[in-house]
Amino acid sequence: MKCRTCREPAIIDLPRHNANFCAEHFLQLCRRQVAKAIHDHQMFTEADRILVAVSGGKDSLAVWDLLVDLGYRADGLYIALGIGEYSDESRGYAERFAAERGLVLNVVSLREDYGYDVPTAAKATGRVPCSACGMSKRHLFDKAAVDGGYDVVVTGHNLDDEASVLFGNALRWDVEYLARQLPVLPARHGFPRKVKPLIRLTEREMAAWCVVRGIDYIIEECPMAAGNRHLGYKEALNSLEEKSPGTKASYYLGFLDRMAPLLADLAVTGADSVRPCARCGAATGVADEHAVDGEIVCAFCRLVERSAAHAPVSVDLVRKKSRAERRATMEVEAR
Ligand code: Q46
Ligand code: ZN
Repeated sequence: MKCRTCREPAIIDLPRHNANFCAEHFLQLCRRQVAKAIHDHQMFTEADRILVAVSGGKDSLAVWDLLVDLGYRADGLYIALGIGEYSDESRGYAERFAAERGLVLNVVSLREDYGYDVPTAAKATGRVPCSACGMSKRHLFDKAAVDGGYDVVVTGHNLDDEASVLFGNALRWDVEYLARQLPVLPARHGFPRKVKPLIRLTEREMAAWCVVRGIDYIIEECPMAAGNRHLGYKEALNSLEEKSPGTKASYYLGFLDRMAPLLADLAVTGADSVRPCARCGAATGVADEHAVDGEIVCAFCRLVERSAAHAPVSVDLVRKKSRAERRATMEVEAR
């Protein structure tokens, strides 16, 4: 097996490129794919201040590493979700990565800063854990970006993630989600832009990037992810990919090129009216707002109120109870 570029021994085969690569030229390919995604979708420039959503897993650490490597100014934000040992371990990986490279990692703890954790929020609100978790993360990333003066929030969603969400949305013909499944979510209502620079790279390529670059990351999945419908979609796409390499990329990137423009009118959400939450000041959409004693209170503040008042709940309890429910009601926007 020889590298397509230099004919030296290869370390990885990439059937979708019909080629093998040595370590150096594999890294070069990854850098080029990220640079192309940033450029094609006008994600950000070197003048922008970037906040990377860091989980301690391979994708978020790889995207942070790639951006710094490409010369961007990027800090990280880790949110301690209080999901038992998984959270403690993943935080360790994120902190070591940042410390070893002299990067700035901001940390927000749901339990210490807001008085709850994901398992307790799931129990207290009757939501599936991923729904309570996703909502907390979205709110806190927005808030951290606004408070810290960042222009853009980066997430580590890769080609497998985006293709599987697209597959799910297309199976249900959920056109509104389809219209908004773009790699750039424009800034609105004072919130920062959100972008996904890894859309041209797969999960396997990101794991390989981490190995070659010496990045240690948490390998275990979140214990709440079991039964997640997207894992099934990923498996289905992987078996198609195996038979016909390149299927995933042409499916998702072809959607962005040829289908998303046709849905553009549906994607316009900037016009919806918003009002500030009386508790935290965050912009609150009409669909999300809720009056408490005559005041507008956002969904996050309501979740905090109910969850912080609830006795702490263990991960195992929520896992057992929600496995069956989750199969039926897994949220589209889990991450
Ligand atoms: S962390 Fe949170 Fe994910 Fe765990 S509870 Fe679900 S959404 S699976 S990315
Ligand atoms: Zn609020």
